[in-house]
Amino acid sequence: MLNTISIIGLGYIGLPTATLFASRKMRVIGVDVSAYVVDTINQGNIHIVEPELDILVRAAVGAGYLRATMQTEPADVFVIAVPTPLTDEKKPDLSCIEAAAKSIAPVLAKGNLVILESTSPVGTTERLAAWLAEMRPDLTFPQHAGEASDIRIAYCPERVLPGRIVHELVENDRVIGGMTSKCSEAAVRLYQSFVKGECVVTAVRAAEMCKLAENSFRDTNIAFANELSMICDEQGIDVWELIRLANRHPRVNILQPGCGVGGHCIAVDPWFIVDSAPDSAKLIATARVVNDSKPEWVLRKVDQAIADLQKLGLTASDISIACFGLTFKPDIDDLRESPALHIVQKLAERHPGKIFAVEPNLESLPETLIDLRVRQMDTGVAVERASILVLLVDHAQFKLMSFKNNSDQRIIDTRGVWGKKHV
Ligand code: SAJ
Repeated sequence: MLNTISIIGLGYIGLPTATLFASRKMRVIGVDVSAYVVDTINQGNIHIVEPELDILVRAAVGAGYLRATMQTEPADVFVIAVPTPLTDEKKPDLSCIEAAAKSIAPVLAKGNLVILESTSPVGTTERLAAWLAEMRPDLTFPQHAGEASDIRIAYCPERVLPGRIVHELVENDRVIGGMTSKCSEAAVRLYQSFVKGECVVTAVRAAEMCKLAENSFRDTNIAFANELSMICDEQGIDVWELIRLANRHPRVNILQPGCGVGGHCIAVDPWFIVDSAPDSAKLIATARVVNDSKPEWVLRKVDQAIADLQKLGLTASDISIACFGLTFKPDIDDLRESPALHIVQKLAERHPGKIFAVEPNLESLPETLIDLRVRQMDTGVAVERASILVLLVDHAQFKLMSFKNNSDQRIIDTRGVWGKKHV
């Protein structure tokens, strides 16, 4: 029986996963390097914003099934859910996984199951197994002992959407890649405790690639939409109408252009493929470049709008710019890798004191914007006062608003929600 589960890394994936195991009355020990995170959870609170999670954490901690600590303790199962960021050279940084291996190794015991959940380049689970074997020569591992190994190891990526994590953790199918069949079987039994979706077994490297392929698929398709939006702009075609028309074809489903691709998954994971197959991953690499070029393109559109207004006789000091939306996608408060935030920062550097930001999902603006003298404003005031309106994120509030802009006002709608043409 796998009764005690240790989750290493209590972030966006680790904490909800820990909580769902705990909700099935398993003893869960959450481990995190941050004292703040550990204290917050032990008080029954959460340090991230995710619907439903606070109630589940409070219940799990209150009932004694979930406890957080900074010190790794013995357990039956170790689930590693730590970050795997990119270095400045766009190479995967596996140092958190290595640190997790170091923290698990001393407490590892015969019969333990180790699962890697972090998004990882192909081959990482085998590296994890090698690190553990090196640190614990007294135990046997699947890479040498096969099915007879003391320790079982598997890769089980998550595929949940921020904002719907609790629901999707339960409902989505899981891909599970054990280093041996017994490793896969043990992992499937574990996840079946709360996963209602199917747990599909494959090879460990295929499971790693599957996660990367999913996010690269989305990135590539968003790049297609973003490229179309720039082409249509040049040719005077309303890209939103064009996409609606094309999507009437039964086998066409073009995604939505925007001001860029943000978050810590879709804009990151394709680089793991590019890094490991630089000569073959041409389309995947180009998609990243196209999506990363979109914020600069939006900034050029703002420059054009300023030039237009100046032609009408306005001086630089007359011109103010209201930016709608800062988060990396609609209806959340998450600013990680947000192209909208990047755009507003650049505008504020270029036009100090002239930028308003409207972000209904944040109580206050991030420090970087305050330092750059960006002013937070209500929708109505911003629409009335600004000479240029830049819609960056399609928050529900922005979709619902109706306003009459004056003829001197310029609108740059990167999401097509205000029914304007071109962008
Ligand atoms: N975006 C567009 N146009 C679109 C769709 C999205 O520009 O048509 C942009 C969004 O505005 C945002 C970015 O893409 O900036 C990513 O948003 P998202 O909602 O598509 O995805 P994430 O990053 O929140 O979550 C993704 C999901 N992966 C896929 O949909 C393939 C999620 O299922 C993964 O679990 C998650 O990455 C992850 O953890 O890897």
